[in-house]
Amino acid sequence: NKVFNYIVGKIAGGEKLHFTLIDPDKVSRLDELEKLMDIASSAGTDAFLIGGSTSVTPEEAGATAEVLKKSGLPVVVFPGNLNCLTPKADAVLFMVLMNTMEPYYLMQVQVLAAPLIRKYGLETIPTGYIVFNTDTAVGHIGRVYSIPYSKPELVLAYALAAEMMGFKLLYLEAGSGAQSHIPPAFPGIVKKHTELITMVGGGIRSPDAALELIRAGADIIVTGTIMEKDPERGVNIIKTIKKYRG
Ligand code: 1GP
Repeated sequence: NKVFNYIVGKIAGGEKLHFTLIDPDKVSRLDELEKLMDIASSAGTDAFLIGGSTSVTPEEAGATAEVLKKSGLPVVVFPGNLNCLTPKADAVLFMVLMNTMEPYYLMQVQVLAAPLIRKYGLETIPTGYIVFNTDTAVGHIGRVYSIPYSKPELVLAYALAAEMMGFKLLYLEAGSGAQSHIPPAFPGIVKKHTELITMVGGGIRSPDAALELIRAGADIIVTGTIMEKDPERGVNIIKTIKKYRG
């Protein structure tokens, strides 16, 4: 449980965490990847996630992990599907897409993945995954049925179910490249009523947005697109999160 203990240890020490998501399909040149890695790690990011909803090959995931490992930070697969799994990573978010209409994402893909993960020797972090925006790649591919933004009590019902099923982490996701991030009330209500580690991502484009979500109760903020499009802004987000003390 090396990666999980690293996360828990930092949170217990009063830190808020930032994870940098790399989609190997979008950052395909390894020299560019190395540059992004250096920028994010010098700014203080706490870990790297590797994932993508569409056409990531196992070779690309592996090559990406190999480069990211040079940072000395944990490298965690955030799998869109089996193709993202690689033995080169340290851990995998072992996820259930809780609000999908597609049985494959509820249990079948996990059954297919489990023996591979065992063979690869990857640490697993049991994660409930809720996607809020159907108008994104993950919303479409994952056949998500939306949860109204005006109903935090529904989010809490999912969070309680996640906790009762033994998940350790809850990932509240607007979808990569979403127009806007999720409402702060969502991590707020989860934090207030559960012990889950709350991770928030999708559409976070400014230090203020990150701060708002953290103040509400998010433990971990994930950004992907901003680091690819505007690294300077990405660095400001990371630094703001790492400076925060509640
Ligand atoms: C996607 O939440 C992450 O899973 C990151 O989203 O690319 O919009 O930062 P962005």
